[in-house]
Amino acid sequence: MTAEWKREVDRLYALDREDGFAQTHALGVINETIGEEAVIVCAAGSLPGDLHRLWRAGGTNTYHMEYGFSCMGYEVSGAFGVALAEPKRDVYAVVGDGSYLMLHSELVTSLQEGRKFTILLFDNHGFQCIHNLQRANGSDGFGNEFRYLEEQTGRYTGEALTIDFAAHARSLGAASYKAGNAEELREALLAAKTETRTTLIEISVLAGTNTDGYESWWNVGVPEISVSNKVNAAHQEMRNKLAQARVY
Ligand SMILES: Cc1ncc(C[n+]2csc(CCOP(=O)(O)OP(=O)(O)O)c2C)c(N)n1
Ligand SMILES: [Mg+2]
Repeated sequence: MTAEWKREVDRLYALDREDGFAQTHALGVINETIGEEAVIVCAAGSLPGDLHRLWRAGGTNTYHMEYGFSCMGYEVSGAFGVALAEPKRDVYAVVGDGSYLMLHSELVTSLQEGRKFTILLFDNHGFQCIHNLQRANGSDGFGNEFRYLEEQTGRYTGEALTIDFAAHARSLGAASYKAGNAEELREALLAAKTETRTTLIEISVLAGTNTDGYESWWNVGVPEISVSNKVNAAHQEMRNKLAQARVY
């Protein structure tokens, strides 16, 4: 079983996509590059599930996950807190673009305090785990992608917003880098290690390249009655899963 899972992690860490950078590949590069004593801090989005399944922790107290409420915005402020508590360690906030947009201001406090940490920002143009969750429960998806509103559809179906997160971090006084493939990410991680002030690496990843499946599911409220047959079917499916769930 363990050997089987190890093979699966190896596969996902090496996942090569012709159309862009896979999120699980980026996590593999990070795992192999930051060092065994480095601390990662994460909280919300598709990243906690991926890290829970894939992260190979080296030293003790190196995996800091906000599992309680999975509160978006914890990542940057939490990493700053770890940097204050563990001044000799390299500390990394692993954060989605959505969470970063919600709260990133402790980046400025870290510059003020002179306590460096590194922000690994995964840009996949939106709240992609919720987008996945909606579509897995009968919806066509709404409002979770960072796309422009289109007049013809009246929906957010336009081009993806291009947000320059590296420039944003620089404007606050941080150092920053961009990476769109494994080589660039490796180089940026090594360069970030030599920086003395808080640094952000903007990592462009393909939406939908997070881990998925393995019989796991979320108990979310799916409407009991809908004009959409897909929603009605999803409701029935949720009932079936709940009937099989173990009570504890
Ligand atoms: C404060 C807060 N609001 C809402 C949520 C529900 N929620 C969980 S993940 C998520 C989207 C996260 O988007 P992003 O950080 O870009 O991560 P991705 O899923 O794209 O990897 C939302 C809205 C939450 N966990 N915390
Ligand atoms: Mg995102």
